[in-house]
Amino acid sequence: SVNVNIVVCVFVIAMLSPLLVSAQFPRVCATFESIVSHECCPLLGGTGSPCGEAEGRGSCVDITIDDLPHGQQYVLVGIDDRERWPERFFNRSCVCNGNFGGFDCSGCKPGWQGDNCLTRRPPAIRQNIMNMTQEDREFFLDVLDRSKTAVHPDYVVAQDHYRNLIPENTTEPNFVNITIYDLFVWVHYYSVRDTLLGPGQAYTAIDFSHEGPAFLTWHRMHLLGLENDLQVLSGDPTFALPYWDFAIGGSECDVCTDEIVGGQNPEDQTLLGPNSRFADWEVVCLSLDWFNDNIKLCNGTYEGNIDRPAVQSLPEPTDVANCLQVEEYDTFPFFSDSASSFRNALEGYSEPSGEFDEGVRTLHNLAHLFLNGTGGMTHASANDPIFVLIHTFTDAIFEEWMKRSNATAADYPEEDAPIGHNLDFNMVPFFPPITNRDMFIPSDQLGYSYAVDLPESLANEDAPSFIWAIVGVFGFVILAALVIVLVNTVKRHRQR
Ligand SMILES: [Cu+2]
Repeated sequence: SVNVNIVVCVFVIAMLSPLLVSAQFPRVCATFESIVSHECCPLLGGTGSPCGEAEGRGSCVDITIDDLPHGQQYVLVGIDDRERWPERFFNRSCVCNGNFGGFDCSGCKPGWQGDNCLTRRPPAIRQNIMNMTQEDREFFLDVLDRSKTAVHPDYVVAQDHYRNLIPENTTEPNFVNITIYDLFVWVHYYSVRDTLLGPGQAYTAIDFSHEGPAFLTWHRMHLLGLENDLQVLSGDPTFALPYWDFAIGGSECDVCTDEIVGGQNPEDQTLLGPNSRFADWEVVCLSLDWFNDNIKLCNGTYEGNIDRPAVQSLPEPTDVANCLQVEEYDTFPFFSDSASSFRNALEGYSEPSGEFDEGVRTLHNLAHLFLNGTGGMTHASANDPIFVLIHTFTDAIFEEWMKRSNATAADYPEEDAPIGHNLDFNMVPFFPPITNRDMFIPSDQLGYSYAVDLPESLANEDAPSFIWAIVGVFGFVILAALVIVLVNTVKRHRQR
């Protein structure tokens, strides 16, 4: 049985594709030589060719940067290290051939497996966490808990401003190791943080992942990165992140129990229940003002427990049905004041119907505000593990909208969206580069799907009555035929 175990082990490892893309940079490229040469094309294979070029896996190429104009929210030029991502750090990276993938082309693109990445991988099926077997749920929660302490196998993050990335008179860039879950938090923080301009001068009208069309594509990539990391960590290539249907109305959070994502601590209502495995989790990247004033980046230092004094009310099921009826993906100015925009309705800056109302907060935004603590502050929200479940559900609604509207890249704005949000902008801070276009495709092409039944939109319920009349007549004819067959069969049996 030892041999069988080894065979099973080898099989499982062969099925796991190394991380497709993560952020900020692969450890092998976080070196003085790589940073100075602006090139991240790791050597691969026996011959040691960059990006496995000798084996036909990929090649080292110039990174394509989106040059189309962006919206007027961000007016500085050449100041923020996230502009024209990732040019400030690297201008050459691997581009993999066929279905090969990963920062060095040693793995497969999402959804593919095998030595040559020619076999479709069974999709990871994301389920409602309330409908999972206790065993599956425990497996998910255990893996998630382990990811909080397991150092990320491949990626590191910068802990200082770009200017100070390589301190004077040294050849040691300022990168640090970070755990898998904390990387997930850091990536979110880095994409929303202010432009660092010195004490009291942060430029705040900048956000590469919210208040624009990239909101849904960016968070899709964010979740995919974590899901892939957890597949590798757990050794289960079909591992899927579950979702929380937060559109249940009222002010009762059904997943907020110590068995699931943590209940309330009876001694201190702001903290998680003492029996929750998340009660000891500490947050990172919380002190945005301190980072701004000291021109520093979050370095993963722990800053106290998760705060979740949930009090507000949750979105209603009809809100989901209503936002699914909005026809346009996004509308000018492709921002948080867009009207008749599906993205803005789902993000929650307009009525679910798409009608713009400045004060309103619904759907995704309302689910965050409901948490009222760590999960309610954009830059720190990913610290609360419920963030994962809120965003998988948001992504499930996005997926449903894509299906119902047969969406293509033509539905996504190519230019004039806020910085970071144009169709071909490389999403910050993922590496190797991946664009909003790359995520604006059906999820089964990315290796996952949802076991979800979202409410039909009112448009479908309002189908012309003559269609229902035809359906009714057909139904009656079929039913009558069945009855006749059944009666005849019974008669024949009796005659025997
Ligand atoms: Cu977010």
